[in-house]
Amino acid sequence: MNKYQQRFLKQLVLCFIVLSASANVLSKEHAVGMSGWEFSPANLTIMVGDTVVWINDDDTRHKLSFEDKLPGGPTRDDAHKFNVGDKFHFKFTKAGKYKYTCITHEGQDMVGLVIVKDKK
Ligand SMILES: [Cu+2]
Repeated sequence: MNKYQQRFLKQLVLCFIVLSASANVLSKEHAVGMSGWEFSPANLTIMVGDTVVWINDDDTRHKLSFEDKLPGGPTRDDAHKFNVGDKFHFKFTKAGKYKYTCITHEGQDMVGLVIVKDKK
């Protein structure tokens, strides 16, 4: 192998590392905003192993609870409380449909859904 071939190979490997690293970041974290008493996006489809980050970008507090069984997730009795600007990360490890609500504003229809799909 001459030095040009070596250089090319090095760049190819580097390119591959950068690409796979950025693909990982893009596919694994999904942001959900809460501005205006609405989850945005309210419906989200992700893959098993992905993380959802709720961000309270509103000017009021919110309180998140899952309605369906979700091991380790916030529940009605143990809701996750958001002050203005707070973030909450949750990693979904099991496929399914998970409804959630803001307990404080469910009367205003502040609800959301995360659909988690198995990797093929
Ligand atoms: Cu709320």
